[in-house]
Amino acid sequence: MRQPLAVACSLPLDYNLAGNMVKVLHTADTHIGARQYGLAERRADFSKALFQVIELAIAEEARAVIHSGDLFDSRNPTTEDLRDALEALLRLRDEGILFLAVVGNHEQKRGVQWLDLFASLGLAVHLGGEPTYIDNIPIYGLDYTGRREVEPPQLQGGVLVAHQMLDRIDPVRGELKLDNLLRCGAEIALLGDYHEHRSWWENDVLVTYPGSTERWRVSERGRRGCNIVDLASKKIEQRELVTRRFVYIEEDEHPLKGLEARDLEGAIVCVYLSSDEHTPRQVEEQAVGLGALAVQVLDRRATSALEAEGIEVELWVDTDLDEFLSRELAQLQLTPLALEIDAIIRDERIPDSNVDSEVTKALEGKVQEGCRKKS
Ligand SMILES: [Mn+2]
Repeated sequence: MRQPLAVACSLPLDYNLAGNMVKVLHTADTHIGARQYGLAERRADFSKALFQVIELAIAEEARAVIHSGDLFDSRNPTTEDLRDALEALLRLRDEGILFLAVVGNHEQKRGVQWLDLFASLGLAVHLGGEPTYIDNIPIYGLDYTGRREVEPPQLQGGVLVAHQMLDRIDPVRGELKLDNLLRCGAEIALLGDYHEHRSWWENDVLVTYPGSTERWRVSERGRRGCNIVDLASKKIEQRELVTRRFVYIEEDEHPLKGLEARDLEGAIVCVYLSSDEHTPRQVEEQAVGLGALAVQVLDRRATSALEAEGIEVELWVDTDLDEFLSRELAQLQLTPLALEIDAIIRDERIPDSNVDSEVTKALEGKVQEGCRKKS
């Protein structure tokens, strides 16, 4: 599972040295169109977070908004979602602020991307191998390229914008090796995909994830925000966003008393349920009765539930199910491709609706590899 990063930090910009600043706003993982819990209110929340980011860029007099992917939650956004995105992009254009972006895993389509459409309307720049310059600083982009190991492009300085998971953040599944990134020549890496904020310097390279702008899942407990970055000095500062309130009732709390003790009005309530004393339904009813917008009960009594369904695996409290399955699968002597497909299916960062295309991509990769070997 993901390790917390010990070196996370946020450092202030030095406005006394503002002479040659190249100030940009860096954001990612906006997930417009995410109808969390099937709620129209939550769909609106994700758009509101984007509007806040845009107003912040204007207030900060940023030269550009740099978006590191997952602007949309789905590759098929609704008309409302597109309207919200266009409204944001038009607002930026009217203020003379550039929108530079790459494509994330959630919104990636075969062929022409939404971002290409916005680019053809003059509202965005789809970053790629040819640099876009702000002053004399080159900015390169790398669209999401799948969950297989990815080689960053070789650059001579400048900024790399990408939507990938670093092995430093997720040692098991991170497909972009930090060592490779540090060696690729970029001086600043503006990343997306990881939904928590992280910023650090290593070998004089600034590496940062701004985090998602609304909580896309309940485990995203840190504050939501975006980055203000001076590309000239590599200084960075985080700006906090006002987002939907999430209330957490911890495992060691009495769930009903815990709910009563808190202001739940309009909040998303997340209850970790560890005992059989109360049913999930009792907890849900209590929370909704106290004004919660939505309730999610995370059942920590899972072990006994699995046994009850007669699944023939020996599970004990500390069993990591993923690790257990990996071990069992290893004994089946599957081909590397079959294991790769299994990894895609079990990767919780790949939404169910994208599993199909991820598997297709893996298969196409193998077919091409086969063709190359033959020729
Ligand atoms: Mn995302």
